[in-house]
Amino acid sequence: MRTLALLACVAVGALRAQSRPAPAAPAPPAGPIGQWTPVPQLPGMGRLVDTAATAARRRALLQRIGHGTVVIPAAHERDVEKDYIQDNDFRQNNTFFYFTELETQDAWLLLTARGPDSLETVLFLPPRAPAQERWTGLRLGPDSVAVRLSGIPTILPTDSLERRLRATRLGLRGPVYVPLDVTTRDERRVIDLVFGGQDVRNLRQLADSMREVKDADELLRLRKAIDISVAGHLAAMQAAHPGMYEYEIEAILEAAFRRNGADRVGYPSIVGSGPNSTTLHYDVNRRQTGDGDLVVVDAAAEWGQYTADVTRTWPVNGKFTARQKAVYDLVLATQQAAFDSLRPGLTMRELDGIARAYMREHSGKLCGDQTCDAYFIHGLGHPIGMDVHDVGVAGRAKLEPGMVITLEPGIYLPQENLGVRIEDDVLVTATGGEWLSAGAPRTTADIERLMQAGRTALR
Ligand SMILES: [Mn+2]
Repeated sequence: MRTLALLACVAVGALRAQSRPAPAAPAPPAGPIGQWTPVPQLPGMGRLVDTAATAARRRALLQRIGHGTVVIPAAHERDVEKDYIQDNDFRQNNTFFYFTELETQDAWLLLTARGPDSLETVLFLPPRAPAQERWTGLRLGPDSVAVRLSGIPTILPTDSLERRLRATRLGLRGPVYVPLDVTTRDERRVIDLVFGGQDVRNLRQLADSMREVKDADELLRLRKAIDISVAGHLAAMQAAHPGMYEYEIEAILEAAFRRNGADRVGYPSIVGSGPNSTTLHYDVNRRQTGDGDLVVVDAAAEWGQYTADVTRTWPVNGKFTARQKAVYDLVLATQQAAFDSLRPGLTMRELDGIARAYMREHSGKLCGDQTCDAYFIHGLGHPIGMDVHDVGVAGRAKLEPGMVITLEPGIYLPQENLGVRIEDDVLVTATGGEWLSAGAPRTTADIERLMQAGRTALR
């Protein structure tokens, strides 16, 4: 973990630069953590596609299916008059993104596998419509620019989709895989029309299982999302004081997310003070904090379609009471025990058992007549990725290097208005785990020091 003296005095936006070893060449000016170089030809200040990574994912899918056809529609723009649009009106469908990394609407991806070495990839994009782009901004069209940026050599206009699918049907060998749950009625209609009577299967299980172990590009995205989330937690801890409303803390957090390049929050921010610290998914964030309250902040940023998941619990006045510290320290030690036991081959369920047993054995009289694990009322953790509760890694599945999971024990004592949850994101490595979110302080001493430094700076 970084030293707190360092943490307290650097600007939040400079954190990432500070965490690197001293560079040989002059350091570039510190910018937002999530800064990227926009590609002007891509919609929405687009980020460069890692064409090698997406091609490798498509090849891996081919190897799994052997013979077959895969049809994946992209997401559509949301409608301000029909949907509740709270951040912006488009987020790509995760399955489509995984195989293309394109943030483009109304597209289709068609993959045809004919044995181990033959994969045909066709991307369908809506034709450009300059008059509409006055409203929507620039769109990616079926042209050479899209070929270059996507790394997909065959790109056709969407109006040729049905014809092409029918041709595919004629030469069909093997099943047709479609992500059944995410397609809209229109897409179902097209697929039913073309592939009616064929062996149509749900692609999700196959595609989701590929997302369990993260590749280098996914880890890069996750690390950015996590670093941005840590910056938000630091900002909130430094600015907090009794009397603040929960939404003011939320505003500080989310401002730091956005300031550091986050696309959006990964999930609704939870800022639960006092009694609300014991409500697991409290996200109304309307209560005024009071002196002596603990605050559970479960909030994280999304960057490049990947989201972090980080929780910190701290006293709004900057100083833990003896009672708060005792409960906190048991949660912290439980999290550490889980981390220390983490290794490939273990299942999530086994790790959960280890954490619970540790908490039980070290409870003493802390939680009254019952041991504290009776108040640890949720699971130890889950995978993160494009979904905050990411696909795969079910309880019985063995952990593998490259998986990224949360470790988030908690103790909730509603009768005392006292809830504690500590949640970190951890990369499973060959020998154990790597803390990814440890830039946000975890010990009571480190939290108090950071909050004290924040107060001093404000004076
Ligand atoms: Mn979580």
